[in-house]
Amino acid sequence: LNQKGIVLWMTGLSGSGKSTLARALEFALHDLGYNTMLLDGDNLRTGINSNLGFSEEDRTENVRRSAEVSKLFVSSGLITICSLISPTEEIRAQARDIIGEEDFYQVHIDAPFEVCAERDVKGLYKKALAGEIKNFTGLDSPFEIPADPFVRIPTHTQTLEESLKQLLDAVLPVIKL
Ligand code: GGZ
Repeated sequence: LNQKGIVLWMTGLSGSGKSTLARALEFALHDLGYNTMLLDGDNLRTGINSNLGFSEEDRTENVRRSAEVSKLFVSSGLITICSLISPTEEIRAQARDIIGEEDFYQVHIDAPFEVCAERDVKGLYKKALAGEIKNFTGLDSPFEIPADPFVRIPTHTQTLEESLKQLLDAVLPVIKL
């Protein structure tokens, strides 16, 4: 493979645009001839992580398993895009330690809570604000803004196309061999 496998670890609130941008990035990388793997928290939670909820303990286990799987894909050279809320510095440090610092690239999908709640793509914010969902990230469960991500993408102030370009400009120099 003519590429360096890394993990792009996408962190951000529900509705911040992680999945959308992750899919757009995957298409763009395919067009350029790169081999990728996409892991999405929402999808993993229907399969290998289906026994986990949203307590801090379960989120930690969710991220641990996802990081272990990511590590397997990276070891076979894939550009692995892993999209999970991964809400705390501790949880993200765990992922980094599992994957290895040299292969771990943190991408913060940065839309404020108010913007995500306004978008409310899946209607979860409405339910959470009405008290129907407990431990909701940004409401009664923490989200710590990553202090020093590889790249920070403000999806509320730019178009998807602009966000994709920002991400590609950061990533291509790293994965090109
Ligand atoms: C946050 C929740 C919750 C609660 C369900 N808090 O935007 P979505 O809907 O499609 O993706 C979110 C997904 C979050 O799963 P992750 O595995 O990424 O989270 S973590 O890394 O913290 O383990 C959201 C939905 O699950 N969802 N309940 N209480 N998001």
